[in-house]
Amino acid sequence: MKYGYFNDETREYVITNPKTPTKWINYVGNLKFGGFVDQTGGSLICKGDPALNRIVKYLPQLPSYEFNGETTYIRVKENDSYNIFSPYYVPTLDKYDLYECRVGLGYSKYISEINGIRTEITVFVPENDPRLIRDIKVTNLRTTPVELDLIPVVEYTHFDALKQFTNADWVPQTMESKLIEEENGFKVLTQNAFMNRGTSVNYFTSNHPISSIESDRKIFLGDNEFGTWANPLSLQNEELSNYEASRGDNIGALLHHLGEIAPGESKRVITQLGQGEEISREQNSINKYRDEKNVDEAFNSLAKFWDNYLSKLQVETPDEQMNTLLNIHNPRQCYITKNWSRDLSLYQLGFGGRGIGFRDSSQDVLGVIPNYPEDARELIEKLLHTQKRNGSAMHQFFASTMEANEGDSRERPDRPDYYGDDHLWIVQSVCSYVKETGNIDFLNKEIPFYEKDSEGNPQESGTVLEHLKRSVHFTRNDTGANGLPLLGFADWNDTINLPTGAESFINAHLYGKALLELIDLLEFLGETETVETYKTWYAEMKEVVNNVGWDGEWYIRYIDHDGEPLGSHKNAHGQIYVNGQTWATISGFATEERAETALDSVYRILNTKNGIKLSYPGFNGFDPNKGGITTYPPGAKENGGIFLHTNPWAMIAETIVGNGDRAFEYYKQVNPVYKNDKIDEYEIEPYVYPQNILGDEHPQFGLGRNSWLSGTSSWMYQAGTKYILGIMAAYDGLIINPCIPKEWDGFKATKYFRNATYEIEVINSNHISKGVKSMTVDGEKIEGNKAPIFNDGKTHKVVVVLED
Ligand code: IFM
Repeated sequence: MKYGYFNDETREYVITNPKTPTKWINYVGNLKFGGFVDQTGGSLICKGDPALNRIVKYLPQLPSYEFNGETTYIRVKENDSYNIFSPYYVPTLDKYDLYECRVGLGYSKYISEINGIRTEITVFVPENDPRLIRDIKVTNLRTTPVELDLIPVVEYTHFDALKQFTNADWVPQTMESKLIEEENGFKVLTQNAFMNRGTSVNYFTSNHPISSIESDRKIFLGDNEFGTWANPLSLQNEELSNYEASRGDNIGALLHHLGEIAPGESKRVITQLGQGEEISREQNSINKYRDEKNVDEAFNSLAKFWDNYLSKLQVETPDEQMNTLLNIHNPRQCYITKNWSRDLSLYQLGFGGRGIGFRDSSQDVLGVIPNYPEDARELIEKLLHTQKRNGSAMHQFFASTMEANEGDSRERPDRPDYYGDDHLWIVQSVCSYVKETGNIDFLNKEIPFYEKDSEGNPQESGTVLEHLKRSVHFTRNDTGANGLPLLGFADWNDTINLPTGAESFINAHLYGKALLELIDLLEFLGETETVETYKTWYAEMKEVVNNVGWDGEWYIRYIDHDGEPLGSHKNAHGQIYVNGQTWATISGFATEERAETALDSVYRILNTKNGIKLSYPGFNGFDPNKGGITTYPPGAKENGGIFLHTNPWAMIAETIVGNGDRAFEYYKQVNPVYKNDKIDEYEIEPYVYPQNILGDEHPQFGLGRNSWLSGTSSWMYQAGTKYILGIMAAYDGLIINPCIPKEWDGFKATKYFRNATYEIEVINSNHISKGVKSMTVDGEKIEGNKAPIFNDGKTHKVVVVLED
């Protein structure tokens, strides 16, 4: 069954059936103010911190038919009672003549037709005046005039989101609502927690006279709440009660009489849900967004942001689904993931203080750098602020306070309190930013290390370049019995927490990759002595990896504290791990022959039609000596599930060894656009990548979960653009080095790079995967495959011919 379709012209995914197999969401605004809206109009909105400043009560675990945070009712008087329905399907669940939820870039638009009434609602957050706008247009499709009432409703949560579950007396006792009457019938309904008076207030208002309001859920639903969201009993009354709740479950319901609407006539009402310190200070901006022109302008400016963001790279390949993804949905997901880290989704609810992960965000920025490098740099700087003087990094931090902590290792005092990989990722992030922008000065910027003195001042600062050097120095000095980097509490795989002393191969590969990046950078900067040192370190680690890591057909993944391998044919569970193979190629540590053998083993043992499994066979029973991985059944998440984040690394590795057909086979099999046709198995949104899909050891093989906020997005974008299409920024030019399926005749791409536009055409009439035979730039043949930096604001034509 299909639930919608892609519309590339409008850059939307159009949901045509609200009964999607799981909730399908879209993001509006950002961490400063925003959240997500689902396919039936529900919303989860917060300001600044999803855990500590939550505004709307949205409980993802409730069944989809339940009211979830926000809705709008429309009512029409028929005989002696009101016929009540909702343009969002939930919570009234009526039968619609038309239902669409258009998932757009930074907005969702809901269109429905029912009872001869067409409603179009655009929901978004203006860029610079944070508030949730619902721009509602109601049209009478009937042949006779109709009199309508419109009642938008929001349900609030306590600002400390977890508290609503932990104390059901204290929380309601602290909530209060007030009504502010203005001229011309305009009203603002405010709501706050008593203790926050004077520091924060939520408000709900509109640009149309409000005839009455309700702020108490019990009164709104009626009959001691045996009235339901599907049929709130108070909506049978001419007016709402105008009760200003001084405790209880606070809601905001605004009753608008729209009056008579002639056949074909439309009426427009714009609501605003926002938060300020004091309502008096919000009045000007509230008035601003009562004006339709300003709302239109804010919406257009949002569209311009996305035009600009997406214009940095557009591709035209023979694979339309790849084009849809690379031109619209994948870069959008990269930006959303960069903004929200893992702080708020249907799956990560901002509770428990996860904050922003050092490892996660260091990878997320890689997906944003080509399109919005300065925004990525801001996050890179924050990350560097949480790096320690010894070069390792704090595992996670909170953007609002910049307070950092050591993550889950805090729960295991018997294990190391650092992660062996975190600090190594940031080397790739910084180098990628400098290659994209040419901003060498950034390397000289002084940034404090995390440690503070007793007065809270940083104990030491270092240049960005110094931070990067300390990253590799830390790992150089943090090796175990075999000379491999220690695991720490965990490496990329959070769920394998071996006793102290265990060594990790992915840490070795990340170290190797970081050294390669630094060698490249320092050669460009002319620091020859350090280059030589790093080359020696690289060669030494390469030797260790190959001496102790080769298992015959693949590389092992860990060496435990007692010298036993994990990820070896000797193990009963977890015999082979994908990362051990792909990263051996990406780091350049694997010899050509071993790289190919290891990647063939991945294809043979780990690949499935729904993606590559993380490992095989899955553990089958809890083992505290292995850690979190054994808490899942075989085939789920890190325990042999298709942990999608790792799949693009396999694509990248295949392009490195020149296997464009296999790289693309991997790309295609996880492209969510294709999932649109088998969504009943996959269940989640087909317009974004998820974190995981259940593997073939699990009875629900193919089921996706944890969509939107995943490192998959950044790496899939890189695999698609930098490695398969081969368009990669370098310090001194733009490299074009595709590795594509042999059957392709070629492709085209337009890439903005260092203040110039490169119109790229790749010709593959010889039908090979990899190998640039010739390159012309503006008609002139150049040596090699690197287009020069123009920095002239003009467009340049680059033609690349592939041949063995
Ligand atoms: O690498 C981690 C990530 O940091 C958080 N989610 C799970 C991944 C794999 O364990």
